[in-house]
Parts: sequence; structure tokens; C-alpha cells
Amino acid sequence: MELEIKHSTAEYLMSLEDEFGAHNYHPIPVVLSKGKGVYVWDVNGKRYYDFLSAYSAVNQGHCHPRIINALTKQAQNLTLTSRAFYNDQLGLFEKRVCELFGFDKVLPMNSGAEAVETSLKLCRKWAYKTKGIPQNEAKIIFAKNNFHGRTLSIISASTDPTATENYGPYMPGFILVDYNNLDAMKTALNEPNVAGVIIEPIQGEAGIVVPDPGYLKAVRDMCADRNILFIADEVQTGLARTGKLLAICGNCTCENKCENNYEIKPDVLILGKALSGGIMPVSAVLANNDIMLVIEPGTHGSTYGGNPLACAVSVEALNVIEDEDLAGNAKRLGIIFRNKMQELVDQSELVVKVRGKGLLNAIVINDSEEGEIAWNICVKLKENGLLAKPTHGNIIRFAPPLVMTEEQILDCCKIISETVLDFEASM
Ligand code: IF1
Repeated sequence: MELEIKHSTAEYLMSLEDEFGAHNYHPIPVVLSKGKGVYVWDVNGKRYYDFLSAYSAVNQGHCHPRIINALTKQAQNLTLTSRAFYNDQLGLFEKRVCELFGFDKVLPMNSGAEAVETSLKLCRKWAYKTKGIPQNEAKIIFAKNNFHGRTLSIISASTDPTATENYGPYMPGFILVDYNNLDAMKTALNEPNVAGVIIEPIQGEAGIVVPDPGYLKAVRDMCADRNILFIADEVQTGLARTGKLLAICGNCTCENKCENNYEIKPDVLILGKALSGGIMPVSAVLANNDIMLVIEPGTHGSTYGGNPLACAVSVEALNVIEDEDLAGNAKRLGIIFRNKMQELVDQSELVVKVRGKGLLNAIVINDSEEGEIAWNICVKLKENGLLAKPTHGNIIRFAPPLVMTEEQILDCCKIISETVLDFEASM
């Protein structure tokens, strides 16, 4: 009995990670053992609102029953074949994804970073085979303060020292421009041999940075005018998170032109995270035939990419997004959330700004770059039953599962406001 209790204690489990795990994260001190919908429970049975959603991978809520059923049903039959053979789930997934997002073809991968890498390889190959850029001269434009993943190529375009230090030498052929600056983008687009632009419709890790209305559409149009690929990284912003199926919209099937329907259709679309509802790594790159078909058999792939288990899970994860109108719910609750946070901004000296779209939001704390105050507020939020984590020091990201109810979001706003104001009073 003694040993059993020991093995389940939070302290013991955290000590195991410290002793046996690489120290590549600094988690909030809570040990989770169960998740359901908008809630997670720690090993002591305490319940929390999950306001991070595994960085927007759990849009459908933890352990959604329909997606778990799809997982367990497929897991009884066939989980992995490799792409050396066909399987009876991949084509169904590809059809579903292409018709939902309006593209001719999809290339399935696993992590978001793998999908981003795939899009960069696709862009370069298209540049050489179709656009006619001289071999090894293709340039791809990234926004400063971007986050597209952790591979050596991707961090070669990062401006975040913590992501890049001591990882050189770096991948050549990348140009960096200020985000949300059309003049800077135009100058870069006029450079020779530019093949593509890869951009987050809202910069997540940078602190939920929403560009000015018209910016994305203007970049998209400048790319089209110059035969340069516009690559949208919707790994975090996609799949209903920002109140629409895609943050750049453009693929909206709804009649009403919502106020931020940018009417943008990217040349290449990157999806990940909630593409599986938080069950397993599933990512995808979508493009039309004139771009996707530059990749020929044997020139790109992955052991698990397009595995039948991932395909069955992903189809149901997409069905849930549509059937439960998660985009509409995110849009509606996001407005309520930002209004409540604006009330907190008005009351507090600590909170200087709220920003975001749908249920991808953040508050900016009047704090040092290190973000000690933001971190301590998150520890207090944890004690008060809500889990969130600062991004980039003084910014606290709030991204709950999109299955939240109005009652729950109001309860969370109350927890956040009371926690911040109590913390402020104690300073
Ligand atoms: C970590 C950040 C978020 C992403 C976008 C591609 C990827 C991500 C826009 C790569 C991944 C994750 C990675 C995770 C924390 C989280 C994150 F803080 F790192 F930046 F969400 F903002 N494009 N984002 O946001 O997808 O390979 O991870 O599946 O690395 O700590 P992945």
C-alpha cells in the first residue's frame, strides 16, 4: 500500500520527470491524470478548467466520446500499414479534408513541424520545377517573432534566441520581415528568387498578435501578383479556434460575410494539433494539383503519415467541429471573454491589454520581460482551479476547449478577474 501511494503522489511523479526526463520544459507544478471536455483533474482529484487546451490541440474538449470511439474502433482493426500499401481509411480522410477546406490534394504528416517542413520542401520544389527559380536559389519569407516548430530548418527562421541559440549552422534561403508591416513585406517580395511566404494568421507564441485588418489580404494579393506561394500556418489558429473554420477564412461556406472574412485562399494550407482532437499527432499540408503534384513518389514521406488510425480519428475530429458548430461557439464566447477581460483591464493596474480572436486570447501583464508576475499569477490561477501558462514572459495566453458553455466561460472570467485583483492587492 505504502509503495502504491508513493507512486501516485504528485511530488514523486514530478521527481521522476526531473530525474529521468530531459529538462526541455518548465511546467506549472500540477500533475494531471484525467481530462474530460473543458476539465482536467490532477492526481489528487482536484478539478481545473483547462485554459491552454494543449496549445489549441484539444479544441473538441478532452477525450471527446465520439473521437475516442473512432479511435478504439479503428484500433481493433488496423493502426499502421506504412504507405508502402494502401489502407481503407486514408482515401476517406483525404476526400473529407480536401472537400472541407477546398483543395485538390492533401499530404498527411504527424506533427505540426513536420507539416511545416513539408510545406517548405513543397515550396522549394515548386519554385525549381514550375516557377523556374535557379537550383538552390529559392528564398522563403518568414515573419519575425514567428513560431512554426522546433526543427533545425524551422528555427533557422526564428528570431527567438531561446529557440535558436547553440543550434547552428542554420538553414540558408530564409528572409525575415516584420509582421504586420506591408512595406517590409513588399520590399522582401521584390527580392529575386522569392518562392513563398509562410505566415501565421495570428502569431501565437509571439503573444497572440492579431495583424491589422487588411494585412493578410494585402500580403496574399502581393504574392499572387508575383507568382509567389502564400503558405498559411493554421496549426494553432485553424479548426475553429478563432471563431471560423480557418483564421484566414476565405473558405467560409457560410453566406454571411463576417466582419473578418478576409476572403483569402492560401496556395498552401498547414493544419495540425486539433486535426486529431488532441488524441494523437496528425498534421496535413493542402494544396491544389499544380503545386502538390511537383512531389512525386519516393520524394517525401513518413512512416506514420496517413496511418489508418490517425485518419479515422481525424475524420471524426472534423465531424465534431462541424456538428457542434465549434467555430460559432468560439466566436460567441470569445466576444464575451474579451469584454469581461476588458473590464479587468479597466479595473487593474497589472493588466494592460486583452487581445485575440474567437477563443484564442491573451492578457498582457505590466511585468518584466522575465514574466515573474505572469508566472506567479498562473500559479495562483492553478490554486483557484484554472490552468494557463504565460507565453513570452508577461503575456498569459487563454485558450480553452471550444466546447465551453457561456456559464463556464463566465465562471472562468470570474476566477481570472478575482485572482488577478487579489494578486494585485497582495503586491
Ligand atoms: C512547444 C509554442 C504554441 C505552432 C504553429 C507549427 C507548430 C506550432 C503556429 C509546430 C506548435 C506548440 C509547440 C509547443 C508549444 C506550442 C506553441 F508555444 F511553442 F509556440 F502553440 F504557440 N505552427 N506550437 O504553434 O507543431 O510540431 O508542435 O506539432 O514546442 O513547446 P508541433
